Amino acid sequence: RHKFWETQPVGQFKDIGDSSLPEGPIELPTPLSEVKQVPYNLPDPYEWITCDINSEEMCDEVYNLLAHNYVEDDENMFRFNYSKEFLRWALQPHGYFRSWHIGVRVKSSKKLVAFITGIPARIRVCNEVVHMAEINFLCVHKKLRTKRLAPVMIKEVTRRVHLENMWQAAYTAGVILPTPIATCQYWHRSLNPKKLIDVGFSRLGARMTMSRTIKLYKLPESTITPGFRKMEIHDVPAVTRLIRNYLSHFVVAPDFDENYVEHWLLPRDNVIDSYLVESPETHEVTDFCSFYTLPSSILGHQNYSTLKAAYSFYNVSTVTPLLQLMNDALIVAKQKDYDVFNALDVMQNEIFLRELKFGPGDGKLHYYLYNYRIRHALKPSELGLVLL
Ligand code: YNC
Ligand code: MG
Repeated sequence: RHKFWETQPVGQFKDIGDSSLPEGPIELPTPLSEVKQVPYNLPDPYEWITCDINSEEMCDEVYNLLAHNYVEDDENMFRFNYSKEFLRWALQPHGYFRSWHIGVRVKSSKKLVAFITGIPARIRVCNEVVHMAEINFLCVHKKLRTKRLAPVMIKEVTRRVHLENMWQAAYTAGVILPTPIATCQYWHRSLNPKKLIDVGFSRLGARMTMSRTIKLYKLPESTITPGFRKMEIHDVPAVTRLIRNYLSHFVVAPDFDENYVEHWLLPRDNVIDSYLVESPETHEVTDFCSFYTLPSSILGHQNYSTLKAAYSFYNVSTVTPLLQLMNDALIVAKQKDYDVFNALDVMQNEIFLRELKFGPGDGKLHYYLYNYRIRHALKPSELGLVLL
């Protein structure tokens, strides 16, 4: 059934429930000298390129490929529209490898037609911190689909990850592949219900009028928690302590250090927003919340072309109840003119989702590990990892 995935070191469907198989790496590392030294072959019209995302032209090309060919919802009404600033952030954490930013282009015209990326990450699985790649932005131009280009791209990124002596990877996808370590669901909180209904993102509930709906989703003008403020660079040590402690409670989670926190959580306009609660009495940082900005193009609508969406990232509550903290996050997002606030049912998010009027989305997000077996699938609440 999965001609490609059946050949890969991933949990196979036939092995589900087989508790005789050991947890951990499925294949052992091979000596680096035995890693294939040359790229995989592409069909003749195409060639590999390594993308320099710092180059304005290259960043434009990647942006355009994704803006027209990346992930759409099941009904093809919306398509992710990652901004260039976001892509630069997502692809260049400390210690990133340029060789893991891989493009395929047409030799004759130089047109970029496919893309896949990896970034290095330390991810803890149970008690073991594993240096792995996070794979993202796999995209093949619409006109080149179902020609088995994706497996070649996956093999090529795997080869380049191996050349850096890493042997595991983490990735998410909307499709079911062998074999998810967890299956999560997106929830959506309307901030601008009129627009969401106009563009077909949501529907007017039964026995609901527009004005009743607008009232239902209304939020206070300003945040409620005393000491709630934007994160700043000098907060990095305190936020790192807070988040490390929190993530230690999940089965799979990134191993955050100060470098990570500075890169992934320090606010960047229209990319990542982070807020914290500094106790007005003790000046201790007690709570933290963050969301990233990922608009979607609205396909073929008369009046609107983009949906401005915030995605819940990492949140930690120790003193302020999570419900109140996330309500303040909603208030900030509303002030900043987001149309919708999205969150997965990972970590402790179920505590606030229903209460804060998030509704379940259709479609699931499956989490995967490459070359690492875990015995049982995790509940979403056991996952401490959010990928972009
Ligand atoms: C997918 N999303 O099952 P089988 S998520 C992985 N992730 O193989 P073809 C996928 N595999 O089943 P197309 C996949 N989607 O025969 C499909 N596949 O074994 C598998 N969409 O290839 C599929 N982006 O080239 C099948 O399919 C084989 O032309 C078929 O291309 C697929 O970034 C795709 O959703 C997704 O651009 C590129 O449809 C194309 O359809 C497309 O004939 C819109 O491929 C955008 C989209 C995916 C977003 C993402 C995570 C990717 C993870 C890749 C796996 C990484 C493994 C770890 C590597 C490092 C290891 C180390 C160490
Ligand atoms: Mg293809």
